[in-house]
Amino acid sequence: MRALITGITGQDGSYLAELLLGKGYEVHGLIRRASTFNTGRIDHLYQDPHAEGAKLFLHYGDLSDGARLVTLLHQINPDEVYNLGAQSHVRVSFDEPEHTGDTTGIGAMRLLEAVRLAGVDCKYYQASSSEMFGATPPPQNEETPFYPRSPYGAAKAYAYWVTRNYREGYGMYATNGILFNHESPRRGETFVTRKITRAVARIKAGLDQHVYLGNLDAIRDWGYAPEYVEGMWRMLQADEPDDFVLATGGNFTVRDFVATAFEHAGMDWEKYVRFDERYLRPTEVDALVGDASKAYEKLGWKAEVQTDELARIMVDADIEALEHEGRPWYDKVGLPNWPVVGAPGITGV
Ligand code: NAP
Ligand code: F7E
Repeated sequence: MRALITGITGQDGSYLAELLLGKGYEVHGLIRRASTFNTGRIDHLYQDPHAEGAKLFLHYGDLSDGARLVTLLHQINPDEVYNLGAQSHVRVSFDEPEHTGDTTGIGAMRLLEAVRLAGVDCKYYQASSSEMFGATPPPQNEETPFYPRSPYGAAKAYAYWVTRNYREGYGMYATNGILFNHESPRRGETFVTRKITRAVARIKAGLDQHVYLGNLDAIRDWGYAPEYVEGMWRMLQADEPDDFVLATGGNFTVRDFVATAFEHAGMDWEKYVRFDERYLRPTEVDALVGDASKAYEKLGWKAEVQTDELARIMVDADIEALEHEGRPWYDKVGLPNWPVVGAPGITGV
């Protein structure tokens, strides 16, 4: 089996690449050219493409470049395509709405159209999001109406519908995974869970004194990312394309997550958490709590790790990372505390 993953350098892409390589797939990943290395999450999977038996291949490309996508689909001729690439930060989508619409929304259409134009007979997975439900109250499932509350949510709703349209219009095997928040030690540092667990580790180590957050009242259903990529794969093993929610069904406020994370490190969160309005959004999604019973019935998928355990996994990982790696390079050279993932990595791709 041969798979193409867009967004392979992201949290989910890295876990999915691991899963598929473990199953014996040949894995092709789309990566963006950047002036710095952006492959920190997949460096441990790197294989010299010249070596016999190499199974991981990376290709430069971008979801904004339709011609490149057609060329790659022709060249790779995959059995499965996972479209995980996106500008995935909700707050940033208010700052960059046009770019978010172009990559997160229209990018999905470009990839579907590339599959169609290249005449590739493959299964297509679209990384749809619970953000599409937005203001519709929980619990949310596959039948819940969408009411997006951000340019990101609106772009994902477009991508969802265009995926269904290619399924219905062209008979393509195109499936939407509607995933609720899922996190891990590889989560980007500016999403709230990782921002919190990283702050816990740094405050405990004496590197920071406080962490500034926005709305602590938002309710989310946070699961563990490695389990969710298993769900993505299961969706594409079904006989027919369909749409599936993946979620834990639990509900935690941001405040609950903060309290659990600080408590796990033996600290009282109220001494360290401060409010900064810059982290508020023009429109907030108050509550997302998923009902994943369809995925359980049809795919046998169920979330095992609940949010409190997830918080502890992430705190432990961030504490361990600081203990074993020492202070990150950007602390040592006195630069601002930018989010940086991993170390210099793959060359020659
Ligand atoms: P992530 O860590 O932010 O990764 C996003 C990936 O997309 C990165 O590899 C990024 O490349 C790539 N990308 C960004 N813009 C691109 C473009 N124009 N062309 C090609 N690639 C581009 O996101 P994630 O958490 O792994 O999520 C994976 C997907 O699931 C995303 O589509 C996200 O919107 C969706 N989703 C996530 C969640 C969640 O809770 N994690 C829930 C529902 C849906 P760089 O590394 O170069 O930036
Ligand atoms: O915010 C609140 C914030 O940015 C969660 C993406 O993966 O999941 C993610 O989107 C909540 C929001 O994730 C801060 O207002 C408070 O209510 O971690 P987040 P998100 O917006 O839920 C969905 C399903 C996706 O599809 C997205 O790709 O936390 N919050 N204070 C904060 N959020 C951030 N980032 N930073 C704060 O300081």
